[in-house]
Amino acid sequence: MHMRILVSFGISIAAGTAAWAAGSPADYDGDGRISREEFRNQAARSAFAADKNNNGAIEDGELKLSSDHRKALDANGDGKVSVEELQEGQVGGFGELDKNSDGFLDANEMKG
Ligand SMILES: [Ca+2]
Ligand SMILES: [Ca+2]
Ligand SMILES: [Ca+2]
Repeated sequence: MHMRILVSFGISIAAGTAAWAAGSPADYDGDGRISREEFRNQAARSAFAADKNNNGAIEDGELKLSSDHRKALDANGDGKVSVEELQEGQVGGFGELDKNSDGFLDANEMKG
């Protein structure tokens, strides 16, 4: 279940992240919307969950990424996607998803 969500955001950061946020318990305070803080926490959890062998890097067997997506996430250009880079890549999708820029993702925005 968790893996299926992770794979889905591997296809496209924004669209996949929306599905991930909508289908996850990211809304910790239960107010029906995802704050930037809740989004960041959830990104950290899913990034650490993706690193199955706990070596700090996200490898092909752990999360299927296209070479373009991998390049986009590899912020320091060392050819590896670290847990932190994956997390930041997800957090970077927040602004794109928050269409009205109020700092929260509501149900409509999470639909994409
Ligand atoms: Ca919330
Ligand atoms: Ca890197
Ligand atoms: Ca919003």
